[in-house]
Amino acid sequence: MYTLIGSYKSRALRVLWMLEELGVEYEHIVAPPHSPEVLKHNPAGKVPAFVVDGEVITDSVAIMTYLGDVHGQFTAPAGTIERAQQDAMTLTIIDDFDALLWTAAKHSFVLPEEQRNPTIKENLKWEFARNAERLGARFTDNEFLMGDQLTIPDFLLVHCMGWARVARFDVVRDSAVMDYVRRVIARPAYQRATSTTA
Ligand SMILES: N[C@@H](CCC(=O)N[C@@H](CS)C(=O)NCC(=O)O)C(=O)O
Repeated sequence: MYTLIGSYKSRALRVLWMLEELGVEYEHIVAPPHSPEVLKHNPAGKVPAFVVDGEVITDSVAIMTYLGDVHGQFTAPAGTIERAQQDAMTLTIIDDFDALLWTAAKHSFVLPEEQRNPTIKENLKWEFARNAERLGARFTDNEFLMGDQLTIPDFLLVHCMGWARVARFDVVRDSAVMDYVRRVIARPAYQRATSTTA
């Protein structure tokens, strides 16, 4: 039995959605960062945390990679060129989208007030929009980032696009990336993962 710790309003949604796609059994503990329940599993206080056979895995990408490898789904096999290319895309999404959103969040409400730079968000928004525009070329011939199969970087990118909407980052609605996002979020597993109010 798997246990996922973290609310769907956090990066835990990536894992929640993947668990729904896999159709496996899991327990979901909704707990905010740094709460006693989270600290019990991750001394850094961050979510998501994931418990498998009494062992804890932290970091959404590490958890998704573990699940993909164990279940042989949503990933190219480890040790193949396809996997290296998929991993490169995963890391690009972290650099080009997750890191910008996280920096914006840190300067909005995470860092102590005296460490925040309130003007940085505009620069991050500009860079995010430029990166999204560039990524659009990926979808000319492909349904998903790596071709015709949903893989780990798709979970990541679609989550980041939802996060961007909440953080009021603009991405042109009528764009290749947003067409892709609308297609993917229509999947029943994504709808199930986000239907919780937790
Ligand atoms: N790279 C990590 C980032 C984890 C992370 O920073 N999670 C946020 C919530 S989405 C958190 O717990 N923040 C509290 C903190 O940074 O102290 C992942 O993908 O899981």
